[in-house]
Amino acid sequence: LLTLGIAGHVDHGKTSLVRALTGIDTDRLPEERRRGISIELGFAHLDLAGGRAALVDMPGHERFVRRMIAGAAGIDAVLLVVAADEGVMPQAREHLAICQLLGVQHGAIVLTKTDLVDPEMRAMALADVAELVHDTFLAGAAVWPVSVRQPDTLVELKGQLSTWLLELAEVQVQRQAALRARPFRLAVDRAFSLHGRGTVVAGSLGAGRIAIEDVVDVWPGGRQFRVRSLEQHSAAVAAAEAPGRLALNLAGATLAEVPIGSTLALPGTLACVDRCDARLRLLVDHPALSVRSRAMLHIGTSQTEVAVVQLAGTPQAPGTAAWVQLQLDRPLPLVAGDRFVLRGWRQDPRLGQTLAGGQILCVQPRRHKLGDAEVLAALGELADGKLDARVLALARLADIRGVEEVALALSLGVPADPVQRAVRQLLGDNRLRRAGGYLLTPEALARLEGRLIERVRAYHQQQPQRPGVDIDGLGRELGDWLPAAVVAQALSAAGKRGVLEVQGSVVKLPGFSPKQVVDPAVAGKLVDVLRAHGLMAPDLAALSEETGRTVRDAAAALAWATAQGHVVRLAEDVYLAADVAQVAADRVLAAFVDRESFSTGELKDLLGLSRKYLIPFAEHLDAVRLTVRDPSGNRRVRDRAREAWRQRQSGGAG
Ligand SMILES: Nc1nc2c(ncn2[C@@H]2O[C@H](COP(=O)(O)OP(=O)(O)OP(=O)(O)O)[C@@H](O)[C@H]2O)c(=O)[nH]1
Ligand SMILES: [Mg+2]
Repeated sequence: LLTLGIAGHVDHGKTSLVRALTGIDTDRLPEERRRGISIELGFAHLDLAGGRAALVDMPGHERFVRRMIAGAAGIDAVLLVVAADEGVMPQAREHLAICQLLGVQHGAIVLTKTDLVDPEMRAMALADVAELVHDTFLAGAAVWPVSVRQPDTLVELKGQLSTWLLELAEVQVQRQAALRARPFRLAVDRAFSLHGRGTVVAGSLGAGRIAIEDVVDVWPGGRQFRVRSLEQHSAAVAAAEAPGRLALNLAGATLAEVPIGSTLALPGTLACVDRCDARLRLLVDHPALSVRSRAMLHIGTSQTEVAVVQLAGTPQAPGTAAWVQLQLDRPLPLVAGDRFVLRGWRQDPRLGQTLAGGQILCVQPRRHKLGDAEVLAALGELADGKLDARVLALARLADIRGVEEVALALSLGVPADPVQRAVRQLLGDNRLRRAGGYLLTPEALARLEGRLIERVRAYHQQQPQRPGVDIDGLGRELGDWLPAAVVAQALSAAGKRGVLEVQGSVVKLPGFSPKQVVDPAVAGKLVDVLRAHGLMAPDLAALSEETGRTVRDAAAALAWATAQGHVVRLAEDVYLAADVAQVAADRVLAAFVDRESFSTGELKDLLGLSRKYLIPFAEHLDAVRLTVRDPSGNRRVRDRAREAWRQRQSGGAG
């Protein structure tokens, strides 16, 4: 059961051909009939001796390319229609490019309207076609001439199609087996209400199998609905398998809940992402893409604007392929292996033109450093490698974060069983390590260990009195995206090798012991001595000598006393008892609060200090914002300090 797309330039006879082959008129909308052009996708089915095919009739007008892309998302092969009287026109070219970018591998050309041309024009059209398809998947494909006005040509075409469908069915067997092994997925390209039956949605069955009574998630959003009934080619079925067209009646869904562009999947098999890494091929006839550009992403039947980041860090030349990260403006349900098309976005002079396309390699990756050879190599493995190499590549891309083991199959777009076999192999070969539910390369684990050691060392320097870093905080400090299980694994490995020590909930370097905690009694003694000196405090060296302490101990005690508010620090090694400083500051305020300004000399007279002690204290008053010094060297009491002082005075009086 194959799905054939009917593509080609506007007015070249696609809908007429479908009608002539199947008897079904796919131009159903009044507007389509009035204007004589197709606007929406049209669906019909064709029964031939060689098999049954679903036909997707695509609109050819350049304004509706977006719908054509949605239709092309699910096709197995394409019939490219070219009218003999006009030859190859722009949308024939564009539709072919889109099919090529979406990975369509089979097709044929139908030369229509042959009744309108003489042999010479017909030969010209054929030459046109040959030029168009060389270097594409249609190179060497059959070209079938037909006219819907000449029944004998239609009979001949049906015969050719019948043989072709048989051949296709054979080559598709493997692909179909692969599609069926993947979880069910369907991109909605039609949605309508049927009176008395509720909402029906339809699309090309992209993968897997679905049956009546199954529950499906609808993405974006993830709301769940039960499948009430299924229909394939106008016949009710109990279950359906990829590929092919399928209509589903969803119990209790409104049209707004399952719009065109949404994706159906079995619960737990899909999620929306806003970032993916991809291999992108830029069409030949478009200018280079800069390192960061914007485009419209078409994937499945949905669209969103994206930022396109060139991971090599250099612009992408026309006609080449490159590794990119797509950053989506709106999260969409993407899976590795999905094909997509990029078109010019709204502010682009190439608005609406097909620029590029490619295949998703990995969903929700990190933001990579540009030009990182390791990242580019891993993406290469992911694109072309065997399954074990691809698993390893995902782990390399994830670096110290690791890849979640249960998400592997989903992010690779591969069934779970072979993935589990590959993982077992990689663990056995020591090419991967398991950490909780995550897999990391040994290199990443070593890197993480290094970062943890670095972090613990820095912590000891900042907090010498503390016994070590709290385990929970340690991982968070490296990044809250780092899974706790991964950190725990790295710590236990580091512990076994003796490069870190874990004691209870605390991590430290081996041999580290916390600095002695300051004894409050000792600190109290120092403060008493300072207080006795009043405003003429000795510096640290003199103080430690006077009290018989080492400079280090005295400094630690004073640092502690400062934090407690028992002393204030005037200069590098000079401290005052806090109450002494307070009394002196009050004296200064009382004396000068109403003065425009006062000189250093006046301050000296008030406090009776020599310059050695006076200047640091005056600067202390500035530093605590009681006073401010003007360029002439005079000071005045700050307005705020004056206010506060007056309030204290009146408070004291009242
Ligand atoms: N003489 C002649 N006219 C044809 C033939 N096939 C289609 N036409 C005419 O060409 C016009 C366009 O045909 P359609 O089938 O609507 O073309 P289309 O490719 O579906 O157009 P879009 O869907 O808008 O892209 C109609 O007027 C058809 O009658 C043919 O074989 N011979
Ligand atoms: Mg049409």
